[in-house]
Amino acid sequence: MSKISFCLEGKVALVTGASYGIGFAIAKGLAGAGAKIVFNDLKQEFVDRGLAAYAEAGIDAKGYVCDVTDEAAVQAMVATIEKEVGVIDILVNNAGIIKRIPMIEMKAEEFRQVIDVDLNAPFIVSKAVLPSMIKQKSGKIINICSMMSEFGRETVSAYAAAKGGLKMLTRNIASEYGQYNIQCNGIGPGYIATPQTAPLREKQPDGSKHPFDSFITDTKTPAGRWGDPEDLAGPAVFLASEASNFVNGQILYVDGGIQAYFGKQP
Ligand code: NAP
Ligand code: GCO
Repeated sequence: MSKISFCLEGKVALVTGASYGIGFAIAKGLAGAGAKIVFNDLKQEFVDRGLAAYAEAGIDAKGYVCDVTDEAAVQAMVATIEKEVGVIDILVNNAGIIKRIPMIEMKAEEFRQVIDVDLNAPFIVSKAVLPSMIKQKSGKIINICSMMSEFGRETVSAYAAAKGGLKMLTRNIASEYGQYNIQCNGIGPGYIATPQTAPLREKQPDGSKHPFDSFITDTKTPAGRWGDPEDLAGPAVFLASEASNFVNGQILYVDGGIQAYFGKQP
């Protein structure tokens, strides 16, 4: 049997919204396996902060200012990356937002903004990188999904609709472009400690844990803790490498066991 390879030497990986948080941790993991990292963020100051963080981690990354919802800007960024760095072999659609608003109070415009970043943008960025992947007959697309690709909960209607849609976009890209040796899979993180989830972990005025924090660690997650962004690096390396060449259209849930668990007994 030939040796299994997780090596990403010579590969170019674009991770969207990767100045910090989950995107940054995934990019660091891909770089550790040998990939050249390119990333984008909305503003130059975030790109600069990201570049400093990559440099501190000993990673020679390239950063671009680009709003992933802007198709013309994404097409221009991908063309620039192809010219300056090379064809994108690995795309991680990571950039995302959430709005926690009860549905009957949510404005249609707010709902659309979430769908735009969390669902339309992965379509836009994937569409931009696919032609070169098709030409070279290889490519990996990893969509960052969510527990909300499977579950609903109070206040996250737009996010759940987008992440559920992203799961199906993942399966459709796999179905449509698998013939070109392109694999598109998702990672479904559980509850991960990043700025996005900081409001759910805020200490109460009396210094006690936020009730949602206790809910996650004490009743929902068999691992008994929040995930660390680094917990997602290994799964991302697997899905970016040739070790997963016959894995297509799957969502790998990295959730400390949430999806398997009925919840703590009272
Ligand atoms: P985060 O800390 O809020 O980081 C999100 C990143 O996306 C930021 O760098 C943000 O840029 C960028 N971004 C947002 N809108 C963008 C746009 N239009 N164009 C370009 N970049 C944009 O979030 P995170 O927790 O690391 O989450 C990363 C991904 O994982 C998201 O898709 C999220 O839904 C998903 N996820 C998170 C969790 C969790 O528990 N944290 C669990 C499951 C899935 P700025 O810095 O400019 O705002
Ligand atoms: C929320 C959270 C979640 C997580 C994550 C779970 O308010 O419920 O923000 O949606 O961020 O996506 O997998």
